[in-house]
Amino acid sequence: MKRLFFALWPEQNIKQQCATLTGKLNLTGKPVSEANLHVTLLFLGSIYPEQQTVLTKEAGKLPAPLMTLTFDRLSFWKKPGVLCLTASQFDQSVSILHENLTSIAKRQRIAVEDRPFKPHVTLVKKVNSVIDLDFAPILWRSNGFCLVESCSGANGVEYRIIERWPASY
Ligand code: 3AM
Repeated sequence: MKRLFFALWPEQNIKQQCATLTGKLNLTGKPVSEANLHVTLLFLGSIYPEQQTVLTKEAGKLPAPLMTLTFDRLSFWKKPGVLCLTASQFDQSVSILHENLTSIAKRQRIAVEDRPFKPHVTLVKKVNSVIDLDFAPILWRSNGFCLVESCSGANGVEYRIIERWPASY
């Protein structure tokens, strides 16, 4: 079984903007490495190879438009102890993609979270204080989505992109 999730993966310039912002925060905590920055579209959990095959096939049939998200806020989520970039504005197509992926997962009897979808980029983990900082919004233009494996190793978690679906319009 593999631990999988659907995600938006940043281009290099977005990674850099996020890393620069994290650098300015001057926070105690564990910054997410540039390589691991992402927006989770849907967390799937442990998935059998047969389920993965169907998920991949079904995801490939979904409309994948270009999507824009404006990440303009810092949010401290106390319970998980994370500091995230959140988007006050994002295209409706992002929510539609999340809903479509949820439907595909449910058809495979995968227990997915029913919490409202809040696109975010986790910047720092193990944070225990709120932070406030003015910063220039980060405009994330997504040119597709992907299926990612979460691998835990001696050096922490590593994310591996298994499949990419480029934006088709
Ligand atoms: O996008 P973020 O960083 O919030 O927290 C995990 C990370 O989310 C989340 O999936 C992303 C890739 O690992 N995650 C991990 N376990 C989860 C679970 N059981 C989970 N999300 C929901 N339920």
